[in-house]
Amino acid sequence: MAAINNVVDLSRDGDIAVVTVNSPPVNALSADVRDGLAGAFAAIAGDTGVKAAVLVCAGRTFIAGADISEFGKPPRGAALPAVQDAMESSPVPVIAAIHGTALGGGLEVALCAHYRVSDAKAKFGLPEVKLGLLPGAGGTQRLPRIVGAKKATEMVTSGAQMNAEDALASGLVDEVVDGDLTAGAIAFARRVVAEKRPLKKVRDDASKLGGTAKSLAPFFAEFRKANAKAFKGFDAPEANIKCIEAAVALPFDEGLKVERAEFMKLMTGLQSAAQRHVFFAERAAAKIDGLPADVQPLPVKKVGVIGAGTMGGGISMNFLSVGIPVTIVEMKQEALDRGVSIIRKNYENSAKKGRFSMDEVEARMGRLTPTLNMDDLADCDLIIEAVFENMAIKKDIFGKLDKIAKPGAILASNTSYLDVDEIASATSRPEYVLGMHYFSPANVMRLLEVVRGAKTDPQVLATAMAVGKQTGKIAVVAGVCHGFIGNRMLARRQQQANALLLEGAAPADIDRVLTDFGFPMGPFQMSDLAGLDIGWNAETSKGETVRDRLCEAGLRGQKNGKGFYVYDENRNRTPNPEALAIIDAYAAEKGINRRTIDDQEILERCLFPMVNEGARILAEGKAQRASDIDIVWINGYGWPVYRGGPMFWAEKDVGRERIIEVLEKMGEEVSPVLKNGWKA
Ligand code: T1G
Repeated sequence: MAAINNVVDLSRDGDIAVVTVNSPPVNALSADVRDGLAGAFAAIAGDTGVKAAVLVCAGRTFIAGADISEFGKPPRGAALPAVQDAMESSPVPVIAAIHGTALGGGLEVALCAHYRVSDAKAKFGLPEVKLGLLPGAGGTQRLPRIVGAKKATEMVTSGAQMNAEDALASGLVDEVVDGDLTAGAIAFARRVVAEKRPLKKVRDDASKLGGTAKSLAPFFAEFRKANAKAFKGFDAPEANIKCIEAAVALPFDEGLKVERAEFMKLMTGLQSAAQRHVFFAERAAAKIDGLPADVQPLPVKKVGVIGAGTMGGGISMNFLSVGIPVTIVEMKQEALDRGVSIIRKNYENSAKKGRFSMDEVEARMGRLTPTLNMDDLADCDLIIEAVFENMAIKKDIFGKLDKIAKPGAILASNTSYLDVDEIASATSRPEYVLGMHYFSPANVMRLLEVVRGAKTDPQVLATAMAVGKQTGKIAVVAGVCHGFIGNRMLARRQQQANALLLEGAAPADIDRVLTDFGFPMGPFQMSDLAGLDIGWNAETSKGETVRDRLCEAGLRGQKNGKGFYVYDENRNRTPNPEALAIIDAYAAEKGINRRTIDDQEILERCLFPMVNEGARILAEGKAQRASDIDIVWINGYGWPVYRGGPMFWAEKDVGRERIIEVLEKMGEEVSPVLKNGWKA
C-alpha cells in the first residue's frame, strides 16, 4: 500500500489497482482527497501493469459529498472536474465500490467510474438542494443518463436517497456485492477485464433519458405545478429542474455549461449560505459546551410519561417508534383510553400510508403500558411529565415522583415556559431534573428544547440530548427563563403584531407579510388555529384585551369557524368584518390613531424585537450559541430554512446596524450583544 497523500492510498491486488480514500468522518471531497485521487489516477494511467482500478473508501461511508466547510473559501488543490476526467478517461476500467452513503460529489465521482458496485446497505443521493445548491460536478447531466430524466428530477429536487436494490434495478450500480466489498469489487474488475467489457462513460449514453425535450415538456410542466407549494421561496429546486431539462435538450458538454452557470448563481447566493449555515448549526446544537469528554449518557431502556393528552401521547410515540417501552399514566380511565386510542389511530394511519406494516403497529402498541397508578413508574430510567401548565400541579407530581422513581432516574417536565428550577425544588434530587420541551404534534415536530436547570447534572443533560437524537429530534440546550428560547422570542413578535393591529394594520396584512417572508402561517392564523380562548376565562374576562373582546363576542377561531377570519366548510378563510369592527372599537376606545402601515414596517416590527430578544437570551447564557436560536426557530416555529434563522438573517441579510436603528426608533432597549455581535 503506497500513500499518495495523507488521505488517499494506492495499492495493488495483482494487476488490479486499489485506490482507498481514508478521510474521516465521511470522506468528504476535501482538497487533500481531490489531490490524492488526482495523483492516484495519474499513477494508474502511467502504469501498464494495471489492468483495472477499484475506488473504495475506508471508514463508515463512501464519499459523502464535496467538503461543505471549504465552500466560500479560496479554492485549493485539484479541481473536481479534473479528477473526474482522469477517472472517466482512464485507459483501464475504473470500478467504484460503494458502501454507506454516496452523496452529492461522492455520487458524481462514482458516476465517472465505468462501473459501480455496492454492498446491500448502500444509499445513493444528490442532496445538494438541501444546501440550497444543485449537483455541480456533472450530476444533473450524468444521473438522468442512467435513471432517466423523471427519476433524476425527483432525486435532485428532493435530495432523497435511493437504496441499493433500486440502484441495481435502475442501473445506477452494476452489481450488489455480498460479503467483503473490496474483494467483491476486485473480482468484478477481473471479470470486466476478462470479458473485455467496454469503458462505459455515462456521459456518452443518452439512450436512457426517457424522452426528448418535446416529449418530456409536459412532465416538467406538471412536476413544477405539483411541487409549487413545496418549492415556494426556494431558489434551488427550479435551478435543478432547469439542469435536467438541459440534460434532455442539449449535448452533454452544453448541458454541463448550464449546470455550471446555475450552480454558481446558487453558490454565491444568500439562500445557500443560509442552508449551509443550518447544516452545521444542526450538528453544533448537539454539542454541550464545557461537557467533560468522559461524561457518557445514562442508559434509557424504559420511559414513563405522565399525561395521555395530545402532548403525552405524541411524546410516548417517539419512544415506542424506536423500540423503547413506555408506561403512560393518567388520572381517569376514560382519559387513558382516549390517549391510547389516539396513539393507535396515528400509527394505523401511518400504516395505511405504507410507512410500516400493521404488524409494526402492533409491535409499537405492544410496548405501551397504560396505567392509572404512578407507582408503575418505579423502574423507569426517564419520566416525562406532560400535564396541564400549572406550577402547583407540576410540583405536586414531582414531589410524588421523587418518592416513586428509582435512584438515578431522570425526571423531566414538558413545560413550555414554567420555571424548571422551581419544579425541581419539589424533589430531593434537583440534579436529576430538567425540562424536555416538545412541540405539538410531539411525534412529528423535530425540535426539542432541553432545559438545563441550575442544578441539573451534566450527565443528566447529556442523556436528555442523546435521547433526543435517538428519537429523531434536534435537541437544543436552553436555560431556565420564561418561555426558554422559542416562546420567549415568539412573545416579542406577538406583542408587536398585537400593537400593529391597533395602530391600523389588518390581521390579514400582518399574516400576509409573514407568510410572504416564508413562515407557513401568520400570527393571527395561528391564534385562530390554536383557539382564541386558550387560557381565556369567561367568568373573569373584563374585555381588557382585543382577545377578551373577541372571545366575549363568541369568536373562537377555526373551532367555531370565526375568529380573526371566518372559515368555510373547507377551512378557506376570509377576513372577519366582526373582528375588524371589534379591533376598531377597541383602538378608538384607547384613543389610538390608526394609520396605514406598510409591509416593511410590519416585517421589521415583528422580527427585529425577536432578534433583540435572541441577543438577550445569548447575553444571559440561556442559549449556548446564536446558531442554536436559528435551529429552534427553523424546527419549532416555521422560520424559512432558506433564510438561515433569525440570528443568521439579522447578521447576514439585514445587518445589525439596520436592526439597531429601527429598534431605537421603536424605543426598544437594544441588547449589547446585538450591538457588539455574537458568537455564531
Ligand atoms: N462536508 C463537510 N463535513 C461534513 C460533510 C460534508 N459533505 N458531511 C458530513 N460532515 C461532517 C458533519 O459536519 C459532522 O461533523 C460529521 O461529518 C458527521 O456528520 C459538487 C456541491 C453523510 C448522511 O449534503 O448528509 O457535494 O459535527 O453528524 O448523521 O455537487 O453527514 O462531527 O464535527 O451528519 O452519520 C453534498 C451531507 C455536499 C451530505 C452522515 N453532500 N452530509 O450523517 O453524521 S455538496 C451532502 C450528510 C456537494 C457537489 C456538491 C450526513 C451523512 P461534526 P453527521 P451522520
